[in-house]
Amino acid sequence: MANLKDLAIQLFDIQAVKFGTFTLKSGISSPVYFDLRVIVSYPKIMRSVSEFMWKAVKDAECEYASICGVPYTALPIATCMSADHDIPMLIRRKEAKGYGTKKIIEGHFSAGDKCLIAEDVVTSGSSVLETVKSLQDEGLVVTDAVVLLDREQGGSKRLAQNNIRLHSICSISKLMLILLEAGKVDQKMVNQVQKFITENNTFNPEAKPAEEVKKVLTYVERAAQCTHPLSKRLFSIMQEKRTNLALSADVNTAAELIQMADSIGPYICVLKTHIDIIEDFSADLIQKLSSLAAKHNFIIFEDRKFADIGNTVKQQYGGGMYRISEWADIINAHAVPGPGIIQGLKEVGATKNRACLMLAQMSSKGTLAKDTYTAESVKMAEGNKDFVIGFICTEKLSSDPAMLHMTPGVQLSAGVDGLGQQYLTPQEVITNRESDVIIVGRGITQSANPMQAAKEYQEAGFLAYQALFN
Ligand code: S5P
Repeated sequence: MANLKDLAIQLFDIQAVKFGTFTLKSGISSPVYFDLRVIVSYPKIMRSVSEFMWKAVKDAECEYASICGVPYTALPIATCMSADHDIPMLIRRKEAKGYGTKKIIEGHFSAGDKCLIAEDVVTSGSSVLETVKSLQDEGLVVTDAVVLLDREQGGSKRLAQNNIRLHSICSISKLMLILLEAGKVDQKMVNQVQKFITENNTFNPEAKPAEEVKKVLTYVERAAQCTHPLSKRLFSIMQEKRTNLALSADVNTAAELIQMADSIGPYICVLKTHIDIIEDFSADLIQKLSSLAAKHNFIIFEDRKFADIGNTVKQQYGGGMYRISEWADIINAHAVPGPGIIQGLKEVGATKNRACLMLAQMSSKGTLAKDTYTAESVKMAEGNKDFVIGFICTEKLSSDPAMLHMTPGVQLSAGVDGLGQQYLTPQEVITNRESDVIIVGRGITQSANPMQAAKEYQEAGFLAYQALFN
């Protein structure tokens, strides 16, 4: 392996490092330019670069299960590190494929795995952070990034702000000294580059970590991003009726259900049922419920919480006395049986344009739906976006704007019931947990004036949504 001095000179000789006047992506004019893409034409230099990078992370004793190069220049570098040192690699697509699995990260991994980032040049750190974000969205953890050249313009601090350590092989100052000693540049150029670096520091100590600066999208913008007709319709209803309230109509007779649906219909976007607690179920109830859904423009969600193997849920969903798939726009499913449950439900529901929510978290005390289980449920949902349109959860779990987050366990004041239910307020759910829909049951159904209560929940939920834009 070449020493650093040899490598720096080689990079200069193959014009991976150039001096002159260059306009950078940001529009700023720079006296120095790195074009590491050319190293693919020089396999020995490529190997040397990847060896330096591998050694740096080894010396720093970084822990990681896989490596991911920032596309595109660092892809071959990461490939060399992976192949030479038997480190599994992941590839981040710049755009998700428009067909097949629509995956943005290719390769095998489990949620919670640590992934090392490899990059050719770091300036502000934003390209590294983009890749980090895509990995984090899939449940991966990133703590370290390794880079060949650090332009010393604030990238390492920006990454540190996001809890990522940057390991660089060569800083721009060091590179300039090597090239000066080797007679490749003169002192004037060294001074010019130094001046440029000092004057073009991108680091803002006040900047919020990257995950906090994402833009909040309106319901209209989110509807536009949905490919499933039901999520598109739901976001449109939320905007049109100015409500993110779902009523959990947990009553025991058909008459009560119909009465609730008709009186509270104007205030809700979703009516959630537990059809198996109705004592006098009949086809007539379904017919009335469906016409009320049309009259008040809400979506029907049967909270059946399917939890069996694909073949069984198929029959539970499509058959039996309730024939759920014939009238419920949305159903939900536990992830515990594995993806077969989605396949089974999809076989019945997809042709009817029905959709499913994954129970990724629960509101009840001591729930086992947490940590890895939640991360795996999210992955399962995201792999089936043609049928799964979101989650039952207690916080935002996916950055995909088309994915709906619906949160049960909501009352106007936080608290518990006697059987493990835990309540959050509408504001906590929408503002801090960044969920989309509040699901309210007894807070409305057991209030002295359910219609008035529904109105209060509607207002509280929608005000919290509007406040996201202030
Ligand atoms: O984790 C959950 C998931 C659901 S769907 N916790 C829940 O409470 N639910 C449902 O939401 C539950 O089955 C009930 O229908 C409703 C909450 O009712 P509440 O009266 O406690 O508001």
